[in-house]
Amino acid sequence: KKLFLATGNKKKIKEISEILDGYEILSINDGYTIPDVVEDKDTFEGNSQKKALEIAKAVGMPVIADDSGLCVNALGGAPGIYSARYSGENATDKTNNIKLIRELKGKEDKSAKFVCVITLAKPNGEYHSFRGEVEGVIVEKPGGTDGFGYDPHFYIEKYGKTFAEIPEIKKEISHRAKALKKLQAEIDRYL
Ligand code: ITT
Repeated sequence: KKLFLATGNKKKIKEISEILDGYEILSINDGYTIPDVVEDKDTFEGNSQKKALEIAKAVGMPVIADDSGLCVNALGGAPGIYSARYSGENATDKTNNIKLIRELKGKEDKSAKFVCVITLAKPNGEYHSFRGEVEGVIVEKPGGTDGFGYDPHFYIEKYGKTFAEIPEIKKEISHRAKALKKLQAEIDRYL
């Protein structure tokens, strides 16, 4: 069964293909090109659905899209849906993390959560979305080299490690894993 993974982020492709089994996953890694979708909605659901629907029409097969981000309590939920571009137009993981640590300086509450909304969409316009969340704490000192984005600063108290230090556990408990497990439970009804 073919599913197209509608993301330009190769780290997401890796994580999603490792978690979702039983499907032949196609992506930009297989020579496909995808349109650049403008993420102008104000929720993870809105942007996830927009990406999934536009790309399903473009590639002509069922797709899944992931819209995700980090929500920090002391920052009023920021960077949230703006996580990828937190430090501006030419943002990188490095500049985003520098800004995150700067904004949190002096704040007592370091609690945060990752949110992921996965949308399954078909070229005929049908879609279904699934949300997953995981709670953690932002630590100033980065740990680990696996993962991507804010992982080196996202610390899980239960394991005493950051997500970048525990890729095998991240695969089981992450926001992305939780959303994908919900999708997996229902996908056969929708395809
Ligand atoms: P696509 O839109 O093409 O899927 P993107 O990287 O732009 O790729 P988003 O708009 O969903 O994706 O932005 C998500 C950002 O949130 C991502 O770039 C990271 O900075 C952060 N993020 C999401 N999931 C993460 C994770 O598992 N670990 C660390 N950071 C994560």
